[in-house]
Amino acid sequence: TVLADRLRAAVEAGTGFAMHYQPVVDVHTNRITAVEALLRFTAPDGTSVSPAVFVPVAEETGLIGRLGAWVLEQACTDAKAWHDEHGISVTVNVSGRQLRNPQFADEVLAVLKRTGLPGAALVLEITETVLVTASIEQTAEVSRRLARLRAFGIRIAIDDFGTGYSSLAYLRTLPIDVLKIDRAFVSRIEERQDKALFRAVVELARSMYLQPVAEGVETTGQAGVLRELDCGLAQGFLFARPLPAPSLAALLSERA
Ligand code: G
Ligand code: G
Ligand code: MN
Ligand code: NA
Repeated sequence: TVLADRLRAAVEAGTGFAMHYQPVVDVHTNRITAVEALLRFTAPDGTSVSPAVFVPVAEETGLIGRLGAWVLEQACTDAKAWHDEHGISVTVNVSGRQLRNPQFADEVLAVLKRTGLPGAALVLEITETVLVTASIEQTAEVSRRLARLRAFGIRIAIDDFGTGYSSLAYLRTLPIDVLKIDRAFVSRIEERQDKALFRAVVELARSMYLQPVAEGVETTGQAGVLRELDCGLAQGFLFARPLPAPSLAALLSERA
């Protein structure tokens, strides 16, 4: 397809891609504790393409291997300075295909070594496609790979928690540290039923020693409920949009 050809050309030329970073905020203090790295692609004609569109294409075509390696290197390089100055961590999205690569753990550890970012400052964020598209053997292998990375202090987050039919299965199949609760649960959190669901998810997380993070927080009302339910960490347009590295650095200097 046209998009696949454009992506391949861009990966080969090393142009068109950029990382943006969205703050993860402590809802009690408003301090920035982490950032999520989000990939952006601008096609040669100047149109920007959503990762929701191009990441699946990069996975299907196998380009995600090289692209994912670039994302990790860039995110850890940027985050190294922010970690040194402000103590924040960086969360990097990884696709199922990356995780099924036997070299994945070695590549991640090599990036930490090159950039000097400590393992404890890196979170890998994975979605349910990791399990849905994998065989039992592949899943066991992914589990072992993640466990190896965790031994270096790297944390594992489940993205979009609560939306996939196999979400609960993750909790006993994969070694994880962080639950990112999907914005679908956050958007109506001020209504009784959604609030009850959200509270149950936060309690579930806590009982399993997982850190809950609310995604897609857009209003002060929602943030108030998060404080009340003691879901301490949140991310969303209320706090900040995903920003290019220089803007994020400026924001950190102002208020981290
Ligand atoms: O940032 P935005 O809302 O446009 O992201 C859309 C989707 O693309 C989200 O599900 C996000 O997790 C995913 N995504 C963003 N950046 C990356 C990346 O670097 N790697 C992978 N695998 N997915 C990403
Ligand atoms: O699937 P994942 O959670 O990784 O998706 C991250 C995407 O969510 C980013 O592309 C980002 O632009 C988007 N996002 C971040 N905060 C908000 C928000 O408050 N509201 C909405 N609608 N989208 C958000
Ligand atoms: Mn994500
Ligand atoms: Na997310």
